[in-house]
This record gives sequence, structure tokens and C-alpha cells, in this order.
Amino acid sequence: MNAAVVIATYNERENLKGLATAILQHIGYRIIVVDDDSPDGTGAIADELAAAFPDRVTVIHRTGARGLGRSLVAGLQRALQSGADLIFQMDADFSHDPQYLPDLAAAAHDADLVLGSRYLRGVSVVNWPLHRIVLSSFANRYIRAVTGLVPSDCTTGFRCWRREALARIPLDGLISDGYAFLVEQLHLAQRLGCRIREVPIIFVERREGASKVSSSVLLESAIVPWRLRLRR
Ligand SMILES: Nc1nc2c(ncn2[C@@H]2O[C@H](COP(=O)(O)OP(=O)(O)OP(=O)(O)O)[C@@H](O)[C@H]2O)c(=O)[nH]1
Ligand SMILES: [Mg+2]
Repeated sequence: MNAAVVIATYNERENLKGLATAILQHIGYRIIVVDDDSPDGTGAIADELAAAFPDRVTVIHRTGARGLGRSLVAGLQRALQSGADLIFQMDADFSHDPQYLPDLAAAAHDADLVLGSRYLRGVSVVNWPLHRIVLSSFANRYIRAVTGLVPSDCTTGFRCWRREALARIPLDGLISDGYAFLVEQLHLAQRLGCRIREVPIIFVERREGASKVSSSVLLESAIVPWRLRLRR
């Protein structure tokens, strides 16, 4: 197993070390942290991890315009360069439990892209207020209706790629940044004929740190599906 897990971080000081420790329990998994110069010092914690596990933890320090999409692009490109066969992306806030990494990897035996999905068995989300569940569920219906995407969870950030499939995605050409980045990435994969599978995960709302979801990110999410539809 040669797996790399890309984690974009912005102000995840309380979460990163515990998360990395849990991921490193899995043999054959490396971590690529992409930190956006977090004011809370997450980057320094990532450097400490890299010093403690030089073969298994890499840190990319970004400066300039911050963004989840750009950070994921940098991390995914680094993962490809590093020769990983399976490339994961997941959030830093424990919403995506590392215990599911082997499930996603197993599903990638006969898939190019595996999604850790909240909506395969009803709604498997813990500690979300009702309005958040309604918003996310509505967003997924809207995205599927506008873009023609098939998966039940188009906005999940927990993903596993086979390297050949990820290498075919023109990452530099992706235009969006927030949740919309995830939708655009998935849309490209579906258009390129990737075999996409979903495996169920239980998603747990963050306990530590603050959300970075802003109104501009939500606005982008409303518009990007239409751009993707017109691109067809
Ligand atoms: N590098 C980088 N990472 C980011 C940025 N914005 C968000 N992230 C990371 O992206 C992941 C998801 O962000 P969250 O704030 O948890 O967004 P969310 O999960 O939709 O919202 P919550 O439910 O409130 O947690 C986390 O690991 C964040 O640290 C950014 O601008 N740059
Ligand atoms: Mg989160």
C-alpha cells in the first residue's frame, strides 16, 4: 500500500495532531498537510509532525490568496509526484474519521474515485442542526438536478482516487474554491468516465475550531453548477 492523504488546514491547531496520529496508525499511509499560513500556528504543528515522522508527513506552506480548492490542488499534485497509488483527501476537523480509510481503499479496487458518503443510508450525520441537514440535502439535490451528477453526496470532501484517474483530472484548470471545488472535481471525473463509487460514512460535526464556510463560498456553490452545466 502506498497511500497519501491530503489534508488542507486553516486554523486547525486543536485537531491536526490527533488526526495525524490516527491516520499514521494505518500502515502504508503518508500525510500531506497543506496549510494556508494559519494565524493560529497550525503550520508550526504540521512542521513538528514532519520532523517527528520525516518519511510519512510532508507540509506545504502556502502564502498569498488562501482557499480550500487551491490548497487541495497543491496537495494532490504533490501526492501524484510522490508516487502514491491511492490518494485521499479529507478534512482536518475529525468530521471524516480515519477509521474509514481502509473502506475507501477497498472500494478503490474496482473504482477510480471513491466517495465517503453521508447520504447512502438516509442521512448519517451527527451533531448537525436541522437547518444544516436541510441545506446540505437540498444542495445535493440542486447540484444533481443542474449538473447531471449521479452520486448521492456530491459535496463530500472525503475522497479516494486511484492515481491514474487523478492524473487525468486537469487540476490546474479548476476554477472554483469552496464546496464548489469539490463539485467541479467530481463533475470532471464523471465526464472523463471515471468509475465512481460511494461508501457510507458517519460524518461528525467538528468539535474544535471554527467553520470557514462564508457567504461567498455559498454563493459560489449556487452558481458553479450552472457553469458546469453550460460546459457540457
Ligand atoms: N488550506 C486551507 N484549508 C482550508 C481553507 N478553508 C477551509 N479549509 C480546510 O478545509 C476543511 C473543511 O473546512 P471546514 O471549515 O471544516 O468546512 P466544513 O467542514 O464545511 O464546515 P464545518 O461543518 O463547520 O466544519 C478543514 O480541514 C479546513 O481546515 C483554506 O482557505 N485553506
Ligand atoms: Mg468541517
